[in-house]
Formats: sequence, C-alpha cells, structure tokens
Amino acid sequence: MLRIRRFEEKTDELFMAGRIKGAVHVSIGQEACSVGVCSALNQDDAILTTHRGHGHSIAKGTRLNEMMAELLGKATGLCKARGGSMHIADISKGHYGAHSIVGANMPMAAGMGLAFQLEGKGRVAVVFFGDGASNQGSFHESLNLCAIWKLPVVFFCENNHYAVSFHVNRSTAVRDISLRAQSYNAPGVTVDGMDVMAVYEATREAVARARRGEGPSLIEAKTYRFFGHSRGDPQFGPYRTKEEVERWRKRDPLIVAEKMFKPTEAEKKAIQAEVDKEMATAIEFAEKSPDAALSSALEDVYA
Ligand SMILES: Cc1ncc(C[n+]2csc(CCOP(=O)(O)OP(=O)(O)O)c2C)c(N)n1
Repeated sequence: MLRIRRFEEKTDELFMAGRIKGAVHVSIGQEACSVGVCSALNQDDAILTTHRGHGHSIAKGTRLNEMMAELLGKATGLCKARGGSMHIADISKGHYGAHSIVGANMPMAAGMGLAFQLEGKGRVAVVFFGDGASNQGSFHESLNLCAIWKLPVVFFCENNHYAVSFHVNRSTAVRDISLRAQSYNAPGVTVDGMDVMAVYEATREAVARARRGEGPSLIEAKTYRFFGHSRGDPQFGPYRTKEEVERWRKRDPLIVAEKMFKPTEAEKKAIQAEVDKEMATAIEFAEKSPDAALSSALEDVYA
C-alpha cells in the first residue's frame, strides 16, 4: 500500500510540475481496495481497471519502471507512450488494461470470463469500477450475462462516494450498491474499503466461488479518495467539505493496516527505504529513457 501511495504522490508532483501530459486520476485513500483484491489473485488471473487504475496496476505486479516511463511519455513505457495514465496495461502480469470509458471494462470482463471458462484452467477475471459506473447499462448487462452463463468474474465496485462531484446518494437508488447483485441471482457483499483484510477476505471468497464454476459475485467496498477527482482539481470543493475529507483521513488505509499488523519501527523504516529506492529507480529509468518518437504514434494502433 505504501508503494502505491508513494508512486501516486510522485505522479502528482510530476503532473503538477508539467512533466506528465494528459489527465491523471490518483487513488490515494483507496489503496486497501487494490491490495486486498490483488492479494487474493494468482498472476495468471486477470484484472481490468479504470481511469483511476495506478493502485490496481501496482498491486497486480505491473512493472514500476515501465509504468513511470509510460506516464512520462517515454519509448520504454508499457504501451510505448500510446496509453498514458488512463491506459496502463501489462499483460505479462495479468493486467488487461485500464479503460478510460467509464463502464466499458465490464463487457470486456464478461468476454474474458467466457474465454477462461472455455479454457478450463480455473482462471478468474476481476473488474474494478466506481459507484458512478454502477449506474451504466454495461454493469447490469455484464453482471446478468455472467450470472446466466456462470462466468468466473468478480465485479469489484470501489464506492468512493463520488462520481466527479456527484454524491452517490444523488445518483443511486439503493443504499448499498451490493444489493444490486440480487437482481442477477449473484452474491453481493459490502465491505469496509479502508480495511485491507476485509477486502482480501471478501475477494478470496468470491474468487474461490468463481473458480468452482459457480459464477460471478459483486463486492462493494466503501472507500474515499483523499484528493480531487483528477489532478488539478482541489481536494475540497463546493461538493464536499474539508471536515468530511478529514473525517475519512482518520481511517486512512495505511493507518488502519498499521494498527492491525503492528510493524516495529525497524520494519517500518525498512519498508519505507525499500519503497523510496524503488521510486528513485523508476524515475531515473523513466528520465533516462528516450522520448517516444512522434513518427511511431500510429504503430500498434488498430482502431
Ligand atoms: C462513458 C463515460 N462517461 C463519462 C466520462 C467522464 N468521466 C470520467 S471519470 C467519471 C466519473 C466516474 O465515477 P466513478 O465511476 O464513481 O469512478 P471514480 O472517478 O469515482 O473512481 C466521468 C463521468 C467517461 N470517461 N466515460
């Protein structure tokens, strides 16, 4: 979780310094979701993520050096700088892409689920999405199809309570998004998204069910983003108060995990030093890499 936090703090710094082009959406505050889910997966299980996908990518094992290079527009980037922050992918680690069209990754997850079912090796696909995306038709259609065909897909909704500036209570008729699973005869559970173990346990159960051939599950994690919707946006705005943000910050997933695992001071220092070194290495790798050539812009582009 600290690795994700530091990566996104660095990303934020680089974006504010004008070094990263395009939009960047950090998931600071939501790290327990990324780590809890991906800790319950094997490397050959798949994830599909969103515009807010750095944390999911890192938790799935995506290579940091090449990910930083992607953000900085370098030829060595994971997608040779064609993707940027919102389109990170690392197939070698089971990361089948960040998708910036809200809700578009869910039909893809259903397709992957069908492929995995036909393959018969017990692989599972997890699709991450937000509370806003749960109001898209693609969510309902995909969950329904996965339930009918018993596809091995876990729908993981990070309910951070806002879609840009719109509070979930104003956009969503149910109090708990997990209730929507009932319409599709699938299990639905709501967990504390600031508690990495709660997320891990719920995911472990859903993944086991999917591997047994019993079909999809819906997990809703109640969480919160500490920063603005995208970088450049203020942390507080007309749509939420400083007090609300501070209240959630008291349940920072890193603090919750520290209280739970009780690392010694020496262990904490060792983790911090390792993560700082990884970040320095990633930035150095990216900075020393050549910029992606404009002439290569259309290579590997299919549509
Ligand atoms: C189909 C579509 N509509 C609108 C947008 C613009 N947009 C980008 S992020 C976002 C909010 C998504 O909210 P949510 O699903 O809750 O995810 P969060 O940003 O909170 O992680 C919107 C409306 C988009 N990218 N795609």
